[in-house]
Amino acid sequence: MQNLKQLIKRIAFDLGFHAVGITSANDIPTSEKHFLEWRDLGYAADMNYLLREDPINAKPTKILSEGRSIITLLVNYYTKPPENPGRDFGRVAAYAVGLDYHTILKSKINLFQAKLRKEFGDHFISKGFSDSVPLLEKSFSRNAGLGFMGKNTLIINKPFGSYFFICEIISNLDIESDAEKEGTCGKCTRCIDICPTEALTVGAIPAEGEARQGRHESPLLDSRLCISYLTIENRGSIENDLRGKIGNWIFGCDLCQEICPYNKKIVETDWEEFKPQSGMGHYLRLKDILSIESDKEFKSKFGNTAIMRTKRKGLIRNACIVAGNNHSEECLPELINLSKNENDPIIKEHALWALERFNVLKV
Ligand code: B12
Ligand code: SF4
Ligand code: SF4
Repeated sequence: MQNLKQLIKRIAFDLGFHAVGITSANDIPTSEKHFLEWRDLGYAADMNYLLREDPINAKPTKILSEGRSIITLLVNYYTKPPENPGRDFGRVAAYAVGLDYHTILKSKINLFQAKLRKEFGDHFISKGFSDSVPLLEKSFSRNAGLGFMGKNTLIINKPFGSYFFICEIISNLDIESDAEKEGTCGKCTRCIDICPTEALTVGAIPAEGEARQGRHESPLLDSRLCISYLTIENRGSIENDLRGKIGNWIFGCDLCQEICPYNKKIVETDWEEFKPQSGMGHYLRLKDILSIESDKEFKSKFGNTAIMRTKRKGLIRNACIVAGNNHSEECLPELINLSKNENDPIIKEHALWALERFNVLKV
C-alpha cells in the first residue's frame, strides 16, 4: 500500500505537480448539505452546473461508478504582477495571465493516467479533471490534506498559499487516504474586510455539521456579488451599483488572495505555460479591447487563454466599466464609437455608462 502511494507521489512530482494528496471516493454528505444550503441562499447565481436538480457535486461515484479513491493535485500558478501601468489598463487575475489552464492541465492529467495505466494495465479505470466537472474540488482536496479552507473560501496550503489550481483523478485504485491538514485563519478577517462588494461572510450557515464541530468559521461567498463571477461567468448586464466597485479588474479578481498573509512568502510558478509571457499578461490595454470588432478577432487574440470564457461581448463590457472607473481618456473614441455603432445592446449600454462617467455623453 505504501509503495502504491509512493509511486503516485513520484509520478506527480515528476510531472511537475507541486503537491499531492489522496482521499476516498466516498460521498461527503456533510459538504453536500452545506453546498445545498449555500445555493438555497441564491449564492450560486445562475451558474447552471451548480444548479442541477440532483447534484452530483459531493458524489464522485456518480462520475466514475468504480471510483475508490481520488488523487488530488496542486499546481502553483502564481506570478507577481508588475507595477500598475496606469488608468489605460485593466487587470487580469493571476490564474488567467498565461495559457488556458484547462487545456494545459488536462494534458498533464492524461499523462498521469497513462503512466498509471502502464503500471496497472487494463484493470486501471479512471477519470481526471480540473475545474471541468461539478465536483466539490475544494472539499475533496481539503480532505486529502492539500490545505484548509480559508475565509476567502479558497483552499490554503502551506507553503503554497492559495494561488494554485486543483486537479483530481478518480480511480478504482484502493489507496490509503492522507490525513486532513490542520490550519486556520485565526482571528484574521483581512479578505472579508478588503472585498469591495462584501461578497464574503462567515457563519451565515453553521459549519459543516458534526464532523467539523469546534471549528467555528463557516466561510461563504455570494457569487452574485463577487467580481470574479461578475466579470467572467455573468453573461448579462452588470448592476449599476456594482460597476464602480469593480475598479480596474477586467477579468477576475485577486483582492482576497493578495491581502492574505498566507500568500506573503509564496514562490512564483515554474510552469512556463502559466507565466504572463506565455499568454496576455497581467494587464490589458483597454482601447485594444474596446476596438475588437468581431468574435473572430477576439478568438485570434485570446484563443489560447482562459479569457476566451467571456467571449468578445463580456470582455468589452468589462473594459467599458474599467475605462469608466479609471477615466481613461485614450478610450474615449472607442467608447463613443461603441455607444453609437455597436449592435449588442449590453455593450452599447455599458459604453454609454462609461461615457457618463466622463460627462461627455453628448459628444
Ligand atoms: C463556482 C466556482 C467559482 C464561483 C464561486 C466561488 C466559490 N467560492 O464557490 C466564482 C465564479 C465566484 C469563482 C471565483 C474564483 N475561483 Co472558482 N471555482 C468554482 C468551481 C467551479 C465550483 C466551486 C463550488 O462548488 N462552489 C460552491 C461552494 C458552496 O462550495 P465550497 O466553497 O467548496 O463550499 C464548501 C465550504 O464552504 C465548506 N465549508 C462549510 N463550512 C465550513 C467550515 C469549515 C471550518 C470548513 C473548513 C469548510 C466549510 O463546505 C462547502 C461544501 O463542501 C470550482 C471548481 C470545482 N469544481 O470545485 C472553482 C475553484 C473553486 N475556483 C478557483 C479559483 C482559482 C477562483 C478564483 C481565484 C479566480 C479569480 N482570481 O477570479 C476566484 C476566487 C473567488 C473566491 N474568493 O472564492 C479554484 C480555487 C483553488 C483554491 N486554491 O481553492 C477552483 C477550485 C478551480 C480549480 N480547479 O482550481 N469560482
Ligand atoms: S474575488 Fe474579489 S470580489 Fe470576489 S470575494 Fe474575493 S475580493 Fe471579493
Ligand atoms: S486573509 Fe486572513 S481570513 Fe482571509 S483567508 Fe487569509 S488568513 Fe484567512
